[in-house]
Amino acid sequence: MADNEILNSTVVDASNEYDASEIQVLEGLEAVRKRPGMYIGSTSESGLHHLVYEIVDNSIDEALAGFCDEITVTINEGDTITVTDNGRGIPVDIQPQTGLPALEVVFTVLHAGGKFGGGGYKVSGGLHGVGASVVNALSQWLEVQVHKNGQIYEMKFSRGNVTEKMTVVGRTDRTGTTVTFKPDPEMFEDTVYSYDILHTRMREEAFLNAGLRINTVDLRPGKEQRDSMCYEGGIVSFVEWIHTRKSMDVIHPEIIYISTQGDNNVAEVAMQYTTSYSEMILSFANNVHTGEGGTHEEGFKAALTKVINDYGKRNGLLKDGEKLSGEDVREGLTVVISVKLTEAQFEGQTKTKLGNSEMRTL
Ligand code: TSJ
Repeated sequence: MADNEILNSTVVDASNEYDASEIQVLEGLEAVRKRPGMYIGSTSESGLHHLVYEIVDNSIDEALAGFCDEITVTINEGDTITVTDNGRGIPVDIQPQTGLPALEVVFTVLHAGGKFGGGGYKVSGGLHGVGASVVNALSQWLEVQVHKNGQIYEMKFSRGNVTEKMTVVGRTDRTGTTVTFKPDPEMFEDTVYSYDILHTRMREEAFLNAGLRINTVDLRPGKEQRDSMCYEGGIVSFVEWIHTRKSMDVIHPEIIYISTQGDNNVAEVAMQYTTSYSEMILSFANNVHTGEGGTHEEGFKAALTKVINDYGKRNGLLKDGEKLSGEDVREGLTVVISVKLTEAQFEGQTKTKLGNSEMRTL
């Protein structure tokens, strides 16, 4: 997306609030309101919930960077959403390129690399604000509070436009970021949130980010409920939880866990065999569920088939060219595969298939 490039190369006249660069910013977010599906996939229930994930992803990046260990997602009365974390707080200093507080840029500049926008989807690595401006553009209103430097900074927006410039509204002894937004009824078919959908996705995020505590809260009258999730065992806990929840019988007590690191990527696998006749493969790339599989899943399958066949041959369990098929080897297997990489390429019908060739052999 080129919209934000224009801003970066424009000199801002701080005395004029409606200078050229600001107009460019507004045009950038207009694109989101014109074609919301390009940025969040759809304007149905899935798109509505996607807004929350876009915001939470920023807190998860902060956790991956090692500065945040708790995130709370709240559905408020009126189906507004609050996401709060205990990270360092979005930077508030004035950026030399734009003359604007970094906080404002995060919410008003369309960042490249949206999952549905064509570019690669980026997760960790200091790419703050990816998705925040999209959520802002599609919100009737959005407010952010940043606790940082002993101060509470606040800023407000409506449909992507600044309605209250960044101001200091109080003092604090902690750090963190809180964002509250109301999805724009002009943009979504329905603006009622499902606690179950959010809770399920947040539980998945908690499994995929070992040690991170994620709380979900529903404050809507008559629907009050809350959950707090933190799994020190990460994806090992995920496999254990699946087997417990479905009352599946396991055929060996220990869950097998393997992890490996490359220069710009990590891969983790947790697996356990059960008495079930079917296989269950859950794969993720950058915490995104890759329902269509991809190179990480194919690489795992090929490696498992080879390892078991080699073992069988070496130990005389498979005779004269006997070979187990991939399906044989995976019968009863539950496996969670999680890879994290800097430049994930998503392909396929629903952009949930990982294409990066390096992940096949990692
Ligand atoms: F979506 C969002 F951008 F609005 C958003 C960001 C929403 C929420 C709930 C949290 C966050 C967020 C961002 N939490 N933590 C951060 N961290 C940073 O943006 C950050 C802080 C410090 C530094 C640094 O280098 O000092 C760098 C970054 C990226």
